[in-house]
Amino acid sequence: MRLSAAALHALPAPVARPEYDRDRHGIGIVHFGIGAFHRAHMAIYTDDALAATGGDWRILGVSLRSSSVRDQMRPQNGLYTLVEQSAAGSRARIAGSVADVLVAMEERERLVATLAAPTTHIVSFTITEKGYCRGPDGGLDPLQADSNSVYAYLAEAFARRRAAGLNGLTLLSCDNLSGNGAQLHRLMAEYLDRHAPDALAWFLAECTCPSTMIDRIVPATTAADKIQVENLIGLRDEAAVISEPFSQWVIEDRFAGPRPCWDRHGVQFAADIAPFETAKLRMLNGAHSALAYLGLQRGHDYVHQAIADAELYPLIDRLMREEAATSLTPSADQDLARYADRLVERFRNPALQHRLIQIAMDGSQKLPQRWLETLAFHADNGRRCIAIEAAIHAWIDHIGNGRNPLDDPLAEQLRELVTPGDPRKSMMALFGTQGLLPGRWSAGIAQIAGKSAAISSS
Ligand code: CS2
Repeated sequence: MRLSAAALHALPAPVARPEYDRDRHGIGIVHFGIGAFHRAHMAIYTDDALAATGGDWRILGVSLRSSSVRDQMRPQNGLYTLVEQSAAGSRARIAGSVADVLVAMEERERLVATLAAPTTHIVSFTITEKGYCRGPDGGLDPLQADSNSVYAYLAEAFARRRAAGLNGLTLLSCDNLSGNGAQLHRLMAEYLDRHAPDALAWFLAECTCPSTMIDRIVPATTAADKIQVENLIGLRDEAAVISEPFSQWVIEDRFAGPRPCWDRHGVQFAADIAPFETAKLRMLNGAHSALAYLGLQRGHDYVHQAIADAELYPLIDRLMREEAATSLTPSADQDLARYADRLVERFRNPALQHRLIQIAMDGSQKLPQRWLETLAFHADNGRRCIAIEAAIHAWIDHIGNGRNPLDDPLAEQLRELVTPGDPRKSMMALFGTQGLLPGRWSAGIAQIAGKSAAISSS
């Protein structure tokens, strides 16, 4: 039997389920990019808030193009299982905060009408780095930002809200970009300026884009995971997600209107979230990407295998503690040494089958905020980053060696720019002032190109 509202009664007693009448809670949040991460993170905090204090805070999930999540979740009335997995065992719960999922291209009018509804207050995003349609200077790339980008749907909804005299929306980016709120604000404003100038002043006056730091490791669900879930809950769940027990969400406290009582369920609200976000991007995500490319090069498949590699571990440790952590200005309550300890423990979780190839995806979109900012900081102070340099060599190898699929929106350009056997030329073509990904690291890259030693692959 398939998981659905009608099948909830068949769940074994230990499996937690929504203890509230789902149909009595309306939609207050529209979420773009309803993948596994959102279902294991924001939708869970919202499920807790609904159970504790109610409110019209259910989520309309949106996929921009693919119909797979809609086809998994609609027959299940939006219900799905979250399994938290650690060496100590697995814990399953059914979440009820997602009301429905639609595909934007197929149900455009319903999407825009929901975005424009007086009851909608928050629009959130996990559309990955590439979903923001940024050009090389971080501004909007007009070619990518087409009529099926998030900006286009929002622009239509803003015009309707403005005409109806409605309140503004909080746009909440939950993606791994530095200053994700400020970036979203800039990009949205640039889109409106170009395509809907009448709505620009309204957006600037009425809407806010708080920055957020989001953290939970959520590997892609596999066929074997779905069988495990079926064994745990006794029902077939096509939308199940698997995650680690750890979860963190820090949000800049700047909402345009009401929000669920997430603060009572572990979410931290802060005036400035930059220290948390930068530490997370440079230490956790920076180490993750290094584990991915160096680990794949050394024949590993999973994060827990790569971190257990005695030759690789010292480099990852160095990247986190000596390169990333020393580039940061921690806030008074941040202990970066302890943070690094916790990250290593999380990476070692043997029960979480987190594939390196999943993390290796979209390097061109991830590496500037994960490695290159750190590298630039140290280059400005005349220092080298041996671990990050080794990781860059491994990325260049990943692009050029063809051993693993290169999944990246800039794959074609990357392959053209990388010259096998010539790391200096490749580094300059990728990160130099005239390269594909120029930035404040370009000068530092010019100094180190060719000098750094790659870890020997075995
Ligand atoms: C990972 C992240 O796939 C990746 O690039 O580094 O998804 C990571 O697991 C999350 O940011 C953890 O919060």
